[in-house]
Amino acid sequence: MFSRAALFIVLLVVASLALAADDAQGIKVNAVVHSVTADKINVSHEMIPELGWPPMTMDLAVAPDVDVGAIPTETPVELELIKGNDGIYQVGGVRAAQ
Ligand SMILES: [Cu+2]
Repeated sequence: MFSRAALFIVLLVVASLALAADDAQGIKVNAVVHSVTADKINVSHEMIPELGWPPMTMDLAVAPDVDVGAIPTETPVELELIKGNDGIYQVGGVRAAQ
């Protein structure tokens, strides 16, 4: 049987793994894509509380593994923002809004 201390450590490990997984998944935000180039999209996104960003229309770099040809425009989507190696957020995924 686990001691309370052992159980606490197990819970801490589980919680930190869950946080790490959440971080790897990036930040989700509802948006509409207006235009797409080879490595960049122009979007209007909703407020992003995690980043302290207000709603705005802006250009966002797209991660190299994202198929920009499959990104729909002028329809609600959910963007996944991930931090690039340069520390700047970029689009790591685009899916139809829920
Ligand atoms: Cu923005």
